[in-house]
Amino acid sequence: MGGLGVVGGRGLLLLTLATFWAATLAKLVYVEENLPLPGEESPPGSPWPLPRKWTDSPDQLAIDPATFIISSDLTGCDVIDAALHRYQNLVLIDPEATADPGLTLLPFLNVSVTSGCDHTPHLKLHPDYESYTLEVTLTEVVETEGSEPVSHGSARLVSHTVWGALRGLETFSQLVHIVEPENHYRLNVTLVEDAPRFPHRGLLLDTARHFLPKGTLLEVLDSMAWNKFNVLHWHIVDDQSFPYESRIFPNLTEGAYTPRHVYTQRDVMDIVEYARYRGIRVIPEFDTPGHTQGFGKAFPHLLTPCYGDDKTPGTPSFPFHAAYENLDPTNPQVYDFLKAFLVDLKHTFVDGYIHLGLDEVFLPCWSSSPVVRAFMARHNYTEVRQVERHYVEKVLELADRTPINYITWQDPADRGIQMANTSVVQVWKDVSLSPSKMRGWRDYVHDLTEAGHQVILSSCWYINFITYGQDWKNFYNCDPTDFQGTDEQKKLVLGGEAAMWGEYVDATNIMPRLWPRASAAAERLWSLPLSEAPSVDNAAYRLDQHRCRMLRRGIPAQPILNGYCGEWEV
Ligand code: CP6
Repeated sequence: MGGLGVVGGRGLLLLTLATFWAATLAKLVYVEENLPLPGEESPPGSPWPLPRKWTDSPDQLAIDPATFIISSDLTGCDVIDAALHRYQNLVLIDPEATADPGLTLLPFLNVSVTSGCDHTPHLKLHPDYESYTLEVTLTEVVETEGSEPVSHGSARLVSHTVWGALRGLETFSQLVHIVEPENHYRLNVTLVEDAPRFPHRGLLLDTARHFLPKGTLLEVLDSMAWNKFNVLHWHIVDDQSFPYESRIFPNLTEGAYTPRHVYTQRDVMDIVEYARYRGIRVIPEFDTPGHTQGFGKAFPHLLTPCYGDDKTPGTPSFPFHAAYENLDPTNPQVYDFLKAFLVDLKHTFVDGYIHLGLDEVFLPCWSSSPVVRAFMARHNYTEVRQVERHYVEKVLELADRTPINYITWQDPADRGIQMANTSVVQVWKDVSLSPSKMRGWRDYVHDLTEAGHQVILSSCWYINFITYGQDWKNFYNCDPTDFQGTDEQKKLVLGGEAAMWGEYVDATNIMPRLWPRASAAAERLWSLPLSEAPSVDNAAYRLDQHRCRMLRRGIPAQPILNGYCGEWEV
């Protein structure tokens, strides 16, 4: 307390110093705490996320970069052809590394896909949609009687679908590691039997608060595949900007920051295609009726002006709110627009789902409008909540008629609005966001699954929030089925999404902020439930290796604690 007493009375400085002290104390604690030494927890070449079943033997094989080849009996399948090529390069990542002459060689990896080629990934609840088995073996064969036995290495990857093959190729590439200082490729004799715990393992990126260049998005897709994420939730537009160039409404890009900060149809198609090759679905979010100021730059007449105390439109007396921020629920042109725009999104983004937003509607703006109040009188509505319900029900009906499946934020479902059986509700709220109600994400997930909704969870995975220390452990220790509920309710949890909201993030800092912190959520979504998982110390060692692997692959992933990666590090 001595240090703090010195500045007593000056609140801000006190706070600053308190933070400084907390950080210093934290540092003193951490100094003694390094990561476990190699071999203490998990050997080099450990996979992330952890496979359902992973057995490795101390026996090792060598890889000769001059002759090693990944092949498949499935030919002429674009997803597989491209993956073989990518993983050939990821396995043989160091042009200088060589085969260890003292070990038996693994000559090739063979990939078999039992159900043949597939074009686009979709939401499928069956775990075999992405399952695989991977066998790396060492056998001793006596080739002619009386002679010395000869050792053979062999590796086989078998999956039901091409998407399972992609996940297995990633695991194989992680088993291969480089031993220093000899600089030899090695891998252990291993058996992996693996399948995802959840079918929806997403990452939300926000390109409205800051524009992210196409190249950055492609890099994120690569790094997502290395973490077995399978959904990019593209929060593409919002109040701050509208960078999406629509085919049918090209003037919407008037809401972009500048004409340079735009995703053309061509850009979007390239991104969707790049994701498809990695087994990643791209789900765009067109958030309405709130968060639409960016949209309003091109269509101002489709927004409701908020009214101030002096009854003039566009002069609101609400702090922190804009003069125009919600779509006008009373204007039929709004629904005509939405009908056409949903078709545009469906065709451009290909996936079976789109995200309709529907969160955080600022109702006082609607209440302030005489136009909305006249609308309420015509419909015998007594509360502005009924106007929100009116809007939401019309939008859901338009989606059903498009037809397109939809995800929405939890807000309308919390209010009991009915949704299609295929719909998915995304839980984003937590105690910290509703302190007066003291409702945590577990309460929301409980109530929504009790009402029969399929849900995905984001509340505990805000990767955009940063604090001093090992906050990845908080992400790691959050489990989406860790709520009081029946087995039926738990089956309705389809997974979750790590969210990178973009207020403080652009291409300069997104990668180290994402990785490896989002990897913690990736393992929770792919691997065994928290209650059956290995210790967080085991995870720490594998996560550190995984971070180094991402660095080696060119992604500036930040460290999780003291240590170093390898001789090849910057
Ligand atoms: N933008 C939009 C946001 C958020 C939401 N919608 C948001 C608000 C608070 C937190 C996280 C996200 N930035 N369009 C709500 C889903 Cl903590």
